[in-house]
Amino acid sequence: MKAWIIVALALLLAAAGCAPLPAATSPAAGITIEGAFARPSPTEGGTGGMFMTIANGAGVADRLTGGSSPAAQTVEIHETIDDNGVMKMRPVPGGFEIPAGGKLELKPGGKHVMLIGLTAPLAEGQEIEITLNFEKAGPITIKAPVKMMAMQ
Ligand SMILES: [Cu+2]
Repeated sequence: MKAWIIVALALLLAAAGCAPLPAATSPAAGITIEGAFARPSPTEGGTGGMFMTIANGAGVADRLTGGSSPAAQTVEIHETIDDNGVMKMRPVPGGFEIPAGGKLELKPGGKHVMLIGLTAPLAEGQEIEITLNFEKAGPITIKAPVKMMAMQ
């Protein structure tokens, strides 16, 4: 009897690990956030990068302007630039546009969400919560796993 319960639990855990992440949607404005994840970061007080694809199903352009998270003191919208062969990142205070019917891709080496002043180290397998602010859709809160790479 006990063995059966353990097997059932193991199956449940395995299923949870493989299940696709539910997309967070704001139906009114048509913003959908897919494949969000944060990279592991070992240092409390340090920084961490977050990546995702944001789709805008609405008929008007929207804009990702910033965010907040219990996992960090500050959340900034960043872009990566090539400064004479040196890759640097810098905050984009106005954020990024998501065209009507289009997508904004935040990915390693490109545009990203920056967590600054981590309240705890980000370890692989954890999940963090973040609220992203959109000019038209308003705030959307999602949960994102901590892992090295996006799930293909
Ligand atoms: Cu950054």
